[in-house]
Amino acid sequence: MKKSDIGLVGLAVMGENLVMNMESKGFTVTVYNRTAQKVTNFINGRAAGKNIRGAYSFQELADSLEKPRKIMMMVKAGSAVDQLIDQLLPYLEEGDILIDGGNSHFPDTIRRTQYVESKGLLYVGTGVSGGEEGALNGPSMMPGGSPAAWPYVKPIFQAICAKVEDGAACCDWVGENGAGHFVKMVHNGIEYGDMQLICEAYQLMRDLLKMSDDEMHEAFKKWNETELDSYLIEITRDILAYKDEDGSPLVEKILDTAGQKGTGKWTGIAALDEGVPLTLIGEAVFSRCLSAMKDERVKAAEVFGRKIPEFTGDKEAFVEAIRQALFASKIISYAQGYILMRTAAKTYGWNLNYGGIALMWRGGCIIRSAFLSKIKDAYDKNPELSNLLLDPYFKETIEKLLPAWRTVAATAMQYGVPAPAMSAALSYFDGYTTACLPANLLQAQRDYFGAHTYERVDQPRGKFFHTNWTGHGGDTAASTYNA
Ligand code: NBP
Repeated sequence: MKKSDIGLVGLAVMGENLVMNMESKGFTVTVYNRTAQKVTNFINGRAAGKNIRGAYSFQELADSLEKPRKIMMMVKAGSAVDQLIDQLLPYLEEGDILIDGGNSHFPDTIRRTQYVESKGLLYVGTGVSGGEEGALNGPSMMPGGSPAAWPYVKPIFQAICAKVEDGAACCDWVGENGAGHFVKMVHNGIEYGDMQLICEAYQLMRDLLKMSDDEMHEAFKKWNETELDSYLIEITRDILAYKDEDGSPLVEKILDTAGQKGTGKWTGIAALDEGVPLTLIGEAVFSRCLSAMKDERVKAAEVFGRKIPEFTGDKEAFVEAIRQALFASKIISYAQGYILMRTAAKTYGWNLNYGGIALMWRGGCIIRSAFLSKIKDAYDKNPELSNLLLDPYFKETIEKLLPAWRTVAATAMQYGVPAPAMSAALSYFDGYTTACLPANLLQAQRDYFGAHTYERVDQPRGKFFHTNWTGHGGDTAASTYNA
């Protein structure tokens, strides 16, 4: 067998499937795993008869690879990646490429790129989305790291990744150091938001409109033929139709406490660090937290004994209004996510291709949807677009959706059905499109109690004033003695 094109460390669900995918595209792969038995099992099992060789030591792995060596790590995110890098480095030489395909936190990837480059090697941190099936049949891939590594990994990545209808690859170079993992993190945050919006639509249909799971299945089926056409709507349609052994819908038997692995939280923290109002994803993360407080919610429900009043409006029209509210809120979520990427790009010096990111998410990943092609169009037309809402297509679309969106948010509040993401999205829209917010009063309060100063509408920007509001405070402004 000729030398391998690439090595892969970590034969768990993602690693195994990526190897099978690479081999099916004509690449020869060497696999290594900390627990050696997994290598043997894989080589004698799924990999039997394929251009896949097993390695039982780092030396064997390094010796089997074409130079510059490319080794992809698909191990548990966190300290395992640091350990593995240190274990691999002694067997590698200048110009070799280490790739981390796990869900690493982007500051770690920034640090690791610098570390590996300091040893004369190249580093790639790539987001891989699409789960087990994506890994096997074509994931969405978001690589960043050392730019010099891209020409070497590009032929492999663009061969194994998902493709959209016109054959374009859902993988392109994202940017330096942690840019790929940052974009993957935002992808996951958006995934939280999309899922939360779908769940709010479901709760409104189930608890307010008293629709059966079969009726909701029909609604999602129809929605999937509209602008909402997406993987998550599709699986929701199928989940609602899935029956347990006794013939009743399985979803209604699942405990309503959501889990999370932390990428939504990371996105929220990044937004707070960057000062970006990422309200929808924030609500999606907090909604999972609230759902996890099951026992307390059950108690509180008893204490308040709240009942949702009977819905008196036109049910069919309201289902369509929910669809429109979901779509409008989804636009806000993506607008906010893109602002976070733009702001972080400035902070970290990344030159992100926003249309390209929409294309990478267009296929293979969990948030794949027809709608992403509209985002790609918007950024292709205007790469400097500061907010998706200002693109003519999105402006017009939001204006059309606005009446139904307001009706749904107001009705949810009035009847007492929680719709935190849809209503947060609407409040963001109203705030973003308001020329004068009440922050003048807020600045007055800050100046009153903390001499924090304020700017005036009748004076040039950048000129700061302090008022002695009580007559017994001093004239010293906070900034002069407290930076
Ligand atoms: P896991 O995240 O469950 O990791 C298991 C693998 O990590 C095994 O091969 C294990 O080796 C190896 N490993 C560990 Br744990 N500690 C190690 C160490 N100190 N040194 C070397 N190897 C170590 O696998 P996964 O679910 O396939 O995910 C792999 C990566 O891809 C993760 O970062 C994950 O977040 C990301 N990801 C997962 C999905 C998904 O749907 N599962 C989707 C997208 C991305 P062992 O066999 O010796 O224990």
